[in-house]
Amino acid sequence: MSEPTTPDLDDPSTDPLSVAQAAGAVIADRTGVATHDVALVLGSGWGQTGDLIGETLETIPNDEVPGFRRAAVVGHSGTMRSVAIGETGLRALVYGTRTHFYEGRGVRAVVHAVRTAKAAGCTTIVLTNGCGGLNPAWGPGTPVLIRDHINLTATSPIEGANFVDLTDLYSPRLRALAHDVDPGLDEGVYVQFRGPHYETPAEVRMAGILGGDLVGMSTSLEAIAARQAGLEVLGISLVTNLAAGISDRPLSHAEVLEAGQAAAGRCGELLAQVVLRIATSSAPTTETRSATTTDA
Ligand code: 8IG
Repeated sequence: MSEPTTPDLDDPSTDPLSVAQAAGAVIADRTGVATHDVALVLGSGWGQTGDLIGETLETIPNDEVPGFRRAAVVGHSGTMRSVAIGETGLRALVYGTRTHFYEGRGVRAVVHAVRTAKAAGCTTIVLTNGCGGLNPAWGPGTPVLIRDHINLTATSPIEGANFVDLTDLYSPRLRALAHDVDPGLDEGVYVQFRGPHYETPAEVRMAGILGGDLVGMSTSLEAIAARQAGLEVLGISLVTNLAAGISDRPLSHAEVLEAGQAAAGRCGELLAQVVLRIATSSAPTTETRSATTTDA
């Protein structure tokens, strides 16, 4: 038996959109449905929360889908699932893990799940993550809606002269739906650092001065690729720890996983309700959301 081969996204001669098309075709084939509707990326601490959305109808190991590989982080699951959204007849494509920029596989690998979600027919994507919080009122286990981001990776998933508008990247419509579900939800600006080290206290102070409320190592690049693809984006962070220097405790990955476990109830309920609301609400047309221009 030979190892399954996967296209090398990082090779400049590879077309990332055709790999996403191939991945979408495998997902359609394996799940028996031509299209999925809502995609979810489950970040640190969100692992169990997909279960409340509905029945899992199919589980596909990542390495059986073109362009995907096994998870690199302990505590992240290397599968994607096709999940019934309650009784709506719609389907969620739930990624149990993501590729992080710090893994060094390039930006194309980071956003491949997003492009595959588009190829699989999704019109909405919910990006979740575990992160550090700057607001001392946000104890470990607090979910916070992402209102906007600051991308400190010094890179972009967009190739060529495509000037994508990022105004209202994190859909006000979807944030309103989330507030309907949980009126107590706070919002914040997410700052993506490269990682994999956590920030120094000085870097956390800098993030605050820049207007950030949350610090993490994901989501922003994915959100940009989602906007380019015309997907409507919702971002939800789970504050698993106070950012470095905000509390006097050192940061540990074990603590992150622990906070996720503790918050699974509230976050799972929130996510399930939000996805149900998304599925039963009518989305604006792609034309009004896709914002690529080539004439800037
Ligand atoms: I979970 O405090 C988690 N991920 N950059 N900083 C950064 N990423 C994180 C943190 C944090 N906590």
